Amino acid sequence: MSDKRLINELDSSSADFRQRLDALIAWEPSQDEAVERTVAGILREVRARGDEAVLEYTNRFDRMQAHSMAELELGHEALEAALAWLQDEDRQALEAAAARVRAFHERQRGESWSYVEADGTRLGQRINAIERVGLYVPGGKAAYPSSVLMNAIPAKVAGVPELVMVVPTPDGVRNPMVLAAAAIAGVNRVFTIGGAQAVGALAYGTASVPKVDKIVGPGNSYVAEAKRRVFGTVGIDMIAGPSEILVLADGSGDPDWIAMDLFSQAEHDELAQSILLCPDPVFIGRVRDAIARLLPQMPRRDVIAASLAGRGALVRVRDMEEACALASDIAPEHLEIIAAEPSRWADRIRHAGAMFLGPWSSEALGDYCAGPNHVLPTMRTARFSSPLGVYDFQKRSSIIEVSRAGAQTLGRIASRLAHGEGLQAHARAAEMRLDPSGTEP
Ligand code: HSO
Ligand code: ZN
Repeated sequence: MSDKRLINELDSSSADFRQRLDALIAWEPSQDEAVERTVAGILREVRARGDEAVLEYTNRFDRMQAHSMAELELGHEALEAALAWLQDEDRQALEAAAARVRAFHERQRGESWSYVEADGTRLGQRINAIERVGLYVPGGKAAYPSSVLMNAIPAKVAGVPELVMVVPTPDGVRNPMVLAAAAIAGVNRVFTIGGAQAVGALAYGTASVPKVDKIVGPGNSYVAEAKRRVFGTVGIDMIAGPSEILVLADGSGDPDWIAMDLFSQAEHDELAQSILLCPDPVFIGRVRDAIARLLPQMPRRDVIAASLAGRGALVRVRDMEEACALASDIAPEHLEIIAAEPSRWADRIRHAGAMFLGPWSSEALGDYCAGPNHVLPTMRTARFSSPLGVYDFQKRSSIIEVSRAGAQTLGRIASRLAHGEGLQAHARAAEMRLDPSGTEP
């Protein structure tokens, strides 16, 4: 018997269960001082020298030979060329996914509202889209066209007028699928720059790159650190950790399907996390067998194996009630419920980025084309945050329109509170609007 286990195995009835589970799900986003220093230096240069610095870093890090920033912007023709280059089936798949993602997100659009009180005072909330958004898209193997759709479409649905994408093209190699996705999603401008220098260019603005109000999109540790540092100057989305999937199974599903769904997140990253919670030990054994049988067929088996052996787990639980409590506590990015009555169990779960109910709802479908966003809270942050959506690209302004009568009622309250706070100007401003006769008109 080989002692090289494929995946960790836990039992909720054992004394050290909670300790082992906590160790598995613990995740500290790495803070690397060398990365922090490098990024701080790059941002300082970009802020001080603008285009010149961006051009230098891009030529150096991405082995480009651009003489001006103009050479690093892709025009309309480049995007059209990328679309034309696609095979028909690929283009149709991208367009079908985009249409479904758009339809889902259109339902998220927030509407302005207001109401009028009895004395004529009108109060309300106005929704406006963010004016300029920067979308970071990684280069190389982590460049997912699906992520371009998932980030860009909600922004356009929100009504963002100017969406600026940056994507590094090391050695000048462009990813046509990524550019085609950008064209389909309605991205307005594309610069072939990346890394901390691209984040800096978007955050501070240069002569060529417009300063944006918010930066979204995934990136490596340099990009994540740059986003963290420019936060405050601009808004940012979340800083995502490795992908996670938690499958809650009552033993009624197909073990092969479950094994493959666990693989699908494991194949993203050695540090990705795939967990099965199930009360039925016989079924757990069948999933274990399916993993062992299917893994050797997978082109990315090395990544999957490392992920499963490191942070993956098959967990035997007492019953489905306990499974739900554990799942909600873990707050996974993706939760699959493969059980006879999935919505009955889903109702008991408060925390999860996205819930996939029933045997047909493979997480892979959600990653590409079901419609909901695949940018989801990881590292248990689903306890307090939500999927990326239209609301991340909209902001609210309050509207206050006080009537003359309203100023009498509000003025007395405000004056009293202002005196209590020792703020005379506040009190006077309220009192000056009070009717001298003391009667409300
Ligand atoms: N599962 C990833 C998204 C993705 N999957 C992109 C395939 N392509 C987010 O956790
Ligand atoms: Zn995925």
